[in-house]
Amino acid sequence: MRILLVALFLGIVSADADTNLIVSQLAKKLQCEPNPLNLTTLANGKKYFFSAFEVDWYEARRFCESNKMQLAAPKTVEELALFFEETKKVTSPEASWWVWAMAASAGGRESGEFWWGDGEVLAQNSALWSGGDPNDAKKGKNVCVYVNNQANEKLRDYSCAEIQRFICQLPEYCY
Ligand SMILES: [Ca+2]
Repeated sequence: MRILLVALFLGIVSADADTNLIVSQLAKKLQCEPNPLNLTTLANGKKYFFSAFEVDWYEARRFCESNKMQLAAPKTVEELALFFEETKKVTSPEASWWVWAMAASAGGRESGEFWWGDGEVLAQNSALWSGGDPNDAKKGKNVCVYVNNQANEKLRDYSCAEIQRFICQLPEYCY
């Protein structure tokens, strides 16, 4: 009898945990859309906002978050290619766009180490970097990552204080 009760209790607890998870996921998802921004769906099925104005990296991140989005994190060469195509449509060549990756000399990370906004490390030898980059991560200086809409360009790093356009993405839990 005692074993049965324990089994029953554990069953209820795990059902509750599952229910809580589903409810919290649903609540998050309900916040995804409608989104107040004019979003663009790219060929990867994800939705993005391409800014028509320029700000520094911190302001770009703040803007995305205040609109229930995140700065975009293009983690594959294929996604970068989609960004080039889209940014070329809305700006002249050589415009730069902030994305969701940065490096800093502080914050418990090694100086010059890069990471994405979700915490995943962006290796210095990643195939996502343009030739010659990253080259701006120096001690005491925050460095952020951007994409440029020139052909054959990939990720580049530069001072987070630079003023440029940016790309937001809908979070993964929205899909
Ligand atoms: Ca650089």
